[in-house]
Amino acid sequence: MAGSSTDKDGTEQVIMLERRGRVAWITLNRPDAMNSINNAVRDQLPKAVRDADSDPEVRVIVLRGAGPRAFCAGADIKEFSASVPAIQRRQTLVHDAWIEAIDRARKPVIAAIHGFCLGGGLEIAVACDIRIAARGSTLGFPEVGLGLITGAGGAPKFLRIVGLGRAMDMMLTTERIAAEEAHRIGLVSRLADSDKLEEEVTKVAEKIASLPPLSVEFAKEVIKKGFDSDLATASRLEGDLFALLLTTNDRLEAAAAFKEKRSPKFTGS
Ligand code: DAK
Repeated sequence: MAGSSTDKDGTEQVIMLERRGRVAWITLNRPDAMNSINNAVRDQLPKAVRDADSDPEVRVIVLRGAGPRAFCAGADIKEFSASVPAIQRRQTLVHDAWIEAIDRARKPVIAAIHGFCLGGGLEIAVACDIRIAARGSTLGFPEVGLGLITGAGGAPKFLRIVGLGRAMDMMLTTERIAAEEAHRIGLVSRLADSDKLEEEVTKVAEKIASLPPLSVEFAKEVIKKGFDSDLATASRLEGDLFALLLTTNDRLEAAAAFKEKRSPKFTGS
């Protein structure tokens, strides 16, 4: 991948969206700056995620970083030039909701992590539903050492994934961990050799894409809501979504295919 380009109105193109069959690949494309998050990324990433999520041909979204060195090395530190008055900071909060496009995606989002995955890059990764990391990658939250804390929902999501003790340890010490340790603590669910990352991610994405889309969507919804609400509320939602799935063609198709010993053809209806 060549790195970002500039379009005719002078805007730096830092996000690439490519559809391969039923999988949308979204690439952070600033390899010379370790795919760090500048204002152009904050502008363009949400649109790419929303476009992929609303594309009826797409079943799964993958986020990855361009170049050999990083998924994403966090916020672009070269943009951290002047201190920001609180009122100005407050006024930019809407702009800062850039990561919510990932939170809100109905389709599963997979982070394909290689190289450095730091700070805001790890915030992006923990906003995704599934994280797959290449051996040799390095993950961490350097924010506290820069006089900051995570600012895009990273801490609450991270502690839900790894637990309070691990979250405190990693965020307060700012120590980075290797992919193997990230796998051991459940921060990533799969590891791949670095030259096999794309293959492994494709395999997982294609597996999900082959399943009934509404079941996938509702399973994701109930798992996410299960984190944020009490057991009774989440169980009720699960029951309601289960009942809805009983009315779908894909459920009947799955049962018919089983009886007829053939592969099912799911339509998302
Ligand atoms: N920003 C800008 N450029 C970066 C960068 C970054 N985060 N990380 C790396 N680069 C650039 C380097 O400057 C260098 O560029 P040149 O000098 O070649 O032009 C190139 O990438 C290669 O980096 P290194 O030469 O440093 O390579 P090394 O292998 O020696 O080190 C490294 C790799 C990733 C360990 C190191 O570059 C590093 O420590 N990078 C910084 C990591 C970091 O601290 N990231 C920021 C975390 S704080 C906000 C919301 C969220 C956030 C902030 C604001 N708002 C709502 C406003 C989030 C904050 C963070 O993410």
